[in-house]
Amino acid sequence: MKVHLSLLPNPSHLEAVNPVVLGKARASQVARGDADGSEVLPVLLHGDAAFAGQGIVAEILAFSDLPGYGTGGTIHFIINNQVGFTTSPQFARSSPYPSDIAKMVQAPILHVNGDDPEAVTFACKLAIEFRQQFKRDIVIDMWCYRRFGHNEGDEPSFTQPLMYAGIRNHPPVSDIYGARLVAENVVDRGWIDGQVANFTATLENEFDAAKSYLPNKADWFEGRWSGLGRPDTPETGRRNVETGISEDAYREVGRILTTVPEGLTVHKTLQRIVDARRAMFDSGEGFDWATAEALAFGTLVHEGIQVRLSGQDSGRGTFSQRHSVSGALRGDRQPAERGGRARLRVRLLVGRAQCAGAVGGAVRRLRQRRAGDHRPVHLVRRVEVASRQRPRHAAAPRL
Ligand SMILES: Cc1ncc(C[n+]2csc(CCOP(=O)(O)OP(=O)(O)O)c2C)c(N)n1
Repeated sequence: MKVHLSLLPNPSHLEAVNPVVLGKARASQVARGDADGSEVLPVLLHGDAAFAGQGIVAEILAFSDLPGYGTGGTIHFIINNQVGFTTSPQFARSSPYPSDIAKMVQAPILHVNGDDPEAVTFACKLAIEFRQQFKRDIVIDMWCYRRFGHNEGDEPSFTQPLMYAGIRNHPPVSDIYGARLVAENVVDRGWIDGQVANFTATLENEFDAAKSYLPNKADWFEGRWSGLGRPDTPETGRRNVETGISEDAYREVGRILTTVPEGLTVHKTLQRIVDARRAMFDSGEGFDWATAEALAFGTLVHEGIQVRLSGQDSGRGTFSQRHSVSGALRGDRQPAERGGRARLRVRLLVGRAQCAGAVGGAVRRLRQRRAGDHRPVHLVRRVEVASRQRPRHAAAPRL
């Protein structure tokens, strides 16, 4: 099987890349139509001190199972060298394990000994299987050590003298594992020495090649991103693009925005807003900014561009202006049909699994959430909506 691996660089700011990785994974899933995340897997590598110490880790864990943000689970791999630069764990966190923060989402946590490569491999395989099966985050906490200082200027025996006396006397993992394989008659010493020599030669060659390496051009904005470039007017960052819409699009989007789905009882006050909007579309005058915003979103959807509303007030807007439901609106232009009239289908994507017909349930649940609240869903017509309600998983088994 061919696996495409994409590596994102982290800036010096520890853990800052995490949401970027999740956003990229999510974008790839949307672009590929990978509805349940089984084709695209985000993997995050962490340091032990950073995982426990950086608040952004709690934020991405909180995102992990939210409709609109989830990726079907992330594999978190903590390289737990038991020191954060020069800071020992008892000065870096108030919990026994660096991985404890992941308990907030009840993620399984596998603590594994870095001196045992087969155990680490087993933990990784288990993590993948768990993630693919349950579509949830899982953490591997690999206990190991750092043989030298954090950087060239760091002498760890100044700050962790006992630990580093122990590390000095501890054989490298390759020696431990090699000796085990020889004792188990899996390979002989000659084979191990050959592997070490080959790999050392590869590293030396690459090191030499790196000295003369000159990058030709940035390799971002390639593939799926090709066509993206700098703005025409770099000073202002503006792009000169056609923003107008056809009258047909205007009428069609206006019709959908002001049509209440059959069988839906709209809140009295909201009905007034809908009526006022209809008047705006009919006269072409007096647009308020909320309706203009809805028109802008609607026309983008009309052009087949996905619009994603995010944030805790995206359901109704800060000033009660929006009245659409969090998630993503996706437009699918239907070919002219039914008497030759082109039809615009607006899909409400709640979560990511797409199963037509379930939206009735989703809308009902929305309304049940607040008893007596006839929460408006007037942007969608029942017959034209497909839910992408994600399947709920059984609670994660505790491993
Ligand atoms: C947000 C942020 N805070 C502080 C630092 C400074 N800093 C650099 S490395 C480091 C310790 C990281 O320890 P750990 O997460 O255990 O990773 P390790 O270097 O041991 O692999 C710190 C605090 C930083 N780079 N970014």
